[in-house]
Parts: sequence; C-alpha cells; structure tokens
Amino acid sequence: MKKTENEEVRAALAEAKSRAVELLSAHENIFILTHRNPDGDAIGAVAATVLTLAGCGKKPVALINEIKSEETRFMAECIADYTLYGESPERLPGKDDLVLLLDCANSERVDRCFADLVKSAACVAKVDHHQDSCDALQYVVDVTDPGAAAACEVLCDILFPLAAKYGFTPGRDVATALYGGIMTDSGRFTYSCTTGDTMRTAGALLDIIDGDVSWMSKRYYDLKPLTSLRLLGVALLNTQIFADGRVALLAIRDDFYSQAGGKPGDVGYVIPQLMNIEGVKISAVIKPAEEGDDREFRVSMRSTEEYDVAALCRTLGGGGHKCAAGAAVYADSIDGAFETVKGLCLGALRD
Ligand SMILES: [Mn+2]
Repeated sequence: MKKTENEEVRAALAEAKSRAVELLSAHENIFILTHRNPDGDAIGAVAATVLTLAGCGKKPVALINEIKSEETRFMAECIADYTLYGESPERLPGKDDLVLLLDCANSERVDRCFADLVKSAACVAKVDHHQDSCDALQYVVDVTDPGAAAACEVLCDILFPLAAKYGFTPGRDVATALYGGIMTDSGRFTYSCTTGDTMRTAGALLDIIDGDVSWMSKRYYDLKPLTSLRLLGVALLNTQIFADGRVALLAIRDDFYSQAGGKPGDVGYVIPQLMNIEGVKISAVIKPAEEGDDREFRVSMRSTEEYDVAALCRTLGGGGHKCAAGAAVYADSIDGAFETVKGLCLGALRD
C-alpha cells in the first residue's frame, strides 16, 4: 500500500508481504529482534508483532538487550511477559524456529550480543523500510519498503492479514504500538517520508484505538526531565557553525553531563534540534560510543533534501536515510572524530 512508482516493484512487495504471512503462519516459536538502541518504531514493531502472534496462538519471544531511551521504554511495557532482556537470553531459537528482524536494515545492526544468533539461525526473515544493499545475510523472506515512513507502516500489511487468518482481531494495544512506531519515525507526521498511505494507515489505527492519543506525542516528544533540557542548552552553546552557516557540528563531551545533568540517552533529543538553526543544510552530532572501545565514536547526521547524509555515512561504513543517517567513526579522540566528520560535511557542500 505504498507510493512505489514501479508496478513491478509494487507487485514484488505485495508478494513478499503475503510470503511473510505464510512464513509466520508456518512457525510456532518466533524470535523477534530489532536494531540495537531501539527507537519508537523498533519497539512499536516488536510489540505489535509479539501481541499479534500471541493473539494467533503462537509463541513469540522478543529478545531485547537494552532500551536506553526513557521515551521508548514505555512502549515495551505491554510485552513484558514475552520479552527476554539482557545479553544472554535463557531461551534461544532452535533449528526449526523463525528469527524475525524488524526495523533493522542490516543484520549487523542487531546488538552485538545477538550477532552470532542471527548468523547461525536457519531461518531469518526481515521487515523494514530502509534500503541496504550491503546486508550479507540471506533472508527466507525480506519485506523492505523504502517508500514507507516506518517499519510499523509495512507491518500493518502483514499483521492484519495474519490475524484475519487466525480469526484474531488486533485491539487497541496492537494499534497503539503500530501508531506509536509510525508517529515517532515520521516525526509526528512531519518528515518528508510521510505519505498519503502513512496517514491512511495511521488513520485506520486511530479508528481501532478509538480514543485520545495526544498523550503519546506528549510522552514521547515533549516531556523531558529538566536535566535533559539543560543538556540541550549546553549542547547548543557548544555547537559550532561552518561554511557560512550551512554546517552545524557538535561534539558531545563528558563535561556536558557534569554541567547540565542528563545522560547519554538524552543526546537523541539534541540531534534534530541542530536542523532548526536557520540556514543549516547539514548537521552532525559526534559522541563517544556507548559500547566498543575508546577509539569508537558515533556520528548522527541530518540534512535538508538537497544533500544525502546516508551517502556520507556509507563512506564510514554506516547508513540510514538520505536526510538522517549514522555511522561509527574511529579516532584517537573526539576531536579527531570531529575533524573527520567536518571534512566529510564540507566536502559534501563542495560536490
Ligand atoms: Mn524505523
């Protein structure tokens, strides 16, 4: 149900979705994973899938190492009974079990602790909305719709037909999880990925919810501890502007937290704010990686439609969307990582 222009692509996508329904029908034990440091779309997708599979009489297990953001944690509360947290789950997929990756463009983006599990699984399927040509894993079914605003939007076309097959009617909890995923990945329906289909899908979900959802937007976006808002203040004071105001760069230093309070998870709130600075075309936030060694840093880049930060991130081995992407940067210090990213951004303006 997407805007894909090419009829053949659209037909292939519809076929992949019905194969996903068949595959889920054929398995009883289904292990669901998403990308590390899961966001609202990731957790919404996991929650909706788990609840639907359970409603169909199946045995879903969500494997989640850790949810770092407070805003997202509440979305996983509804699947607490089906979720194994931590690095070493007490149940692992057997050879006949299905492993399903959701909102995870590349199998390398799962938590490192699950990498071997995914690599050695006999049967892995994927439902996503990021195009990634570098994924080496062979999927039994791969439903990737780059025209969708969220993995949750793609999932609607799989979970509802699946539920219908089993005579299960997804209720408010499933619809809330899916709506939450679409709302967050589309930036409350403001990002350019938002299409008529996104709105129609969200509208159908609202009909099921049949109640007030304004609390979700407030809970996910607006309510912040004072320390997080202070962290934004310190971050903006330390943002550097280059190329006549077209590039905004920020290195998150450890002393920000002693000045403002807050914690590394709050940085996600800072990243999109740099694109609100008038005249900025490309922005990047560089921070120490939360896992990995001392030489590893993470960069989150954003851009206007004229630029392609996914291409910039791919040169570092990362990826994402054209206007929102990320990668790891390796350097001896955060200043070194900053210079690498600065070089890339200034280079993109010259091209
Ligand atoms: Mn997503």
